[in-house]
Amino acid sequence: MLISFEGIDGAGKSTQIDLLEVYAKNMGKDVLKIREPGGTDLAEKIRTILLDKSIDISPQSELFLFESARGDLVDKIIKPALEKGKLVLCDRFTDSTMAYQGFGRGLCKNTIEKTNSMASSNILPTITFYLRIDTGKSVKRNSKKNLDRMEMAGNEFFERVSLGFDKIAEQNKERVKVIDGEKSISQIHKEILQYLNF
Ligand code: Z5A
Repeated sequence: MLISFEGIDGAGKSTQIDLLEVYAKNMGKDVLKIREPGGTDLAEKIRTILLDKSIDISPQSELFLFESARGDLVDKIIKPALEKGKLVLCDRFTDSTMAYQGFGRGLCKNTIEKTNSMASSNILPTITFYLRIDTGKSVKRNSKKNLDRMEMAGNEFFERVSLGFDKIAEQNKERVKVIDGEKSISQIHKEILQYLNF
């Protein structure tokens, strides 16, 4: 089973994935935790390029870099793990590409649907937790961070990305569960567990 976590920067995805990983392991699950972009030698190298603020990357190239990293991760890590019956917890997946490159950068949504399905081999998460926070809260949570290339894209970009996630959730109500990411860490964890049958 594949579970993805989505949301803008600082929404609390890593925090909740870590809590769920511990919980699921205690329940006897075989858990694999991964993040996108990353998780293979190639994808980690691509991640470094994508986040490097000294490199100017065109929107199309950015899309293909994210999809290349995903293709490698899906083939080498996600598919084999799902075949072995593991529980795969993924920090971001295809919805991030639609939100950031589609809504944020303004690339063609049909193109993104096609590249997403190619790179993911049409694998969709069984359930996606969209941790929703305001962009202002995201800026506050990131205020002490040394910003990377993506994080330097500016407020208007993040407003578009945020609206994009809202739209994706609206259009995929069965799969995408919207969680108020401004509640306490423990409240959010409890809410997530209520959706899962562990
Ligand atoms: N990207 C893309 O454009 N296209 C794609 O297809 C994909 C990705 C896959 C990856 O960055 C970048 O790539 C990302 C999207 C883009 N860029 N942006 N901008 P990343 O992996 O480095 O970063 P991230 O995914 O945005 O994660 P993050 O900044 O680490 O945020 P997070 O994992 O959602 O949050 P967190 O680390 O769990 O929490 C952040 C802080 O808030 C931390 O101090 C926590 O203790 C605190 N926190 C967490 N939850 C709470 C609650 N509930 N209350 C109070 N404080 C909290």
